Amino acid sequence: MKVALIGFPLSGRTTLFEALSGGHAREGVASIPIPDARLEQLAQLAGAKKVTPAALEWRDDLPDFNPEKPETARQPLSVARQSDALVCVLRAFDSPYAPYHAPIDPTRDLNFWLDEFVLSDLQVIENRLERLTKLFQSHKESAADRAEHALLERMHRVLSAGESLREFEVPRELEPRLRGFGFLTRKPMVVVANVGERVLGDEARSEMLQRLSALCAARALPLVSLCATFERDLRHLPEAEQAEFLQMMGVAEPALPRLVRTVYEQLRLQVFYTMSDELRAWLLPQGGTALDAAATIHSDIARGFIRAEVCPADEVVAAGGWKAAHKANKVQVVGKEYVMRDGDVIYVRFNV
Ligand SMILES: Nc1nc2c(ncn2[C@@H]2O[C@H](COP(=O)(O)OP(=O)(O)O)[C@@H](O)[C@H]2O)c(=O)[nH]1
Ligand SMILES: [Mg+2]
Repeated sequence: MKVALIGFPLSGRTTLFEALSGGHAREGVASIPIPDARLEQLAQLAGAKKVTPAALEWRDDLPDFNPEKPETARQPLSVARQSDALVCVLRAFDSPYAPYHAPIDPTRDLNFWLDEFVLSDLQVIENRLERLTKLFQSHKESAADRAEHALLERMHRVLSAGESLREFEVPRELEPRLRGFGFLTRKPMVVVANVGERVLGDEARSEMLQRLSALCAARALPLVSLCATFERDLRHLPEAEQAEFLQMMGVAEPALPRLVRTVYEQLRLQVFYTMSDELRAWLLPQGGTALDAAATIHSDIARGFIRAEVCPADEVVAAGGWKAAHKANKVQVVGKEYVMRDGDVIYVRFNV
């Protein structure tokens, strides 16, 4: 699962990325674990030689563009299409060097991106409709081509009204046809207000942030305010000094775990665990089955699936381990169709 950082030059994307990755990531790609209290509890039980959290792949590798020539925004947008979620970073900090941001106005900047996403999706749809129309003229189309055409026309109408496709319902059978388009306005998105050090801990009093917050609420976009340089500096401090630094700045807790968590929630995923020598957390779309979980672990395990044993992680922790959960009759035997619950531990019996 890929998360792309998008924003104007000098909005603080790379600073945020460094804060997230600890500055060790090469080429703007870093695997960032999802904070997971259950995994820590499972790890306390004896036995796991290695613990692997579930992670999302964060990317700060979109080509930059020149805000004085908005048409150059097409390049970052076409790369952003390949991601699963967007984090839109808005400059809300003031500093003397702000060539593209004078005056500082994150609400204006967010509106710029929202408009660009709509225009860009419209362009993709228009190109595709044109190609489908040509196909119809040669009478070589299938029923599915017709259905796609009708669907794209409906989507076009929504976008033309300036709305996103986030709430647009797509019939399941047409979903595979849309995948390649990577519609930007259908992607889960989180807005980041990169505020200055002076505003930290006092966001509620900032009129600028209140306006941004109102726009985000109207568009049902989650908003996280943070100060990227502060988060980066915090991360580089020894753990013992972090609490003091937070207190000094009037900040209750670091913002990054909240940001990572918010992105994860927008992706509508769930976590499941496997416990062997390695304790590992995996991601699965909500509604995924035991067979889907098996396929996530390994295609061979899915192919040879016989049955699975499942138990909620909390019960495993309460019992004191997987074997103990068995003894306490907490482990359930299920088939391929079983719908996984968030936090299930699974053991798949398979035969290849
Ligand atoms: N004061 C302040 N400066 C910041 C903050 N975030 C980024 N900057 C500065 O803004 C400049 C551009 O940041 P950068 O992360 O490279 O932006 P990018 O172009 O979006 O990747 C750098 O000089 C950063 O140190 C912030 O939260 N507060
Ligand atoms: Mg950068």
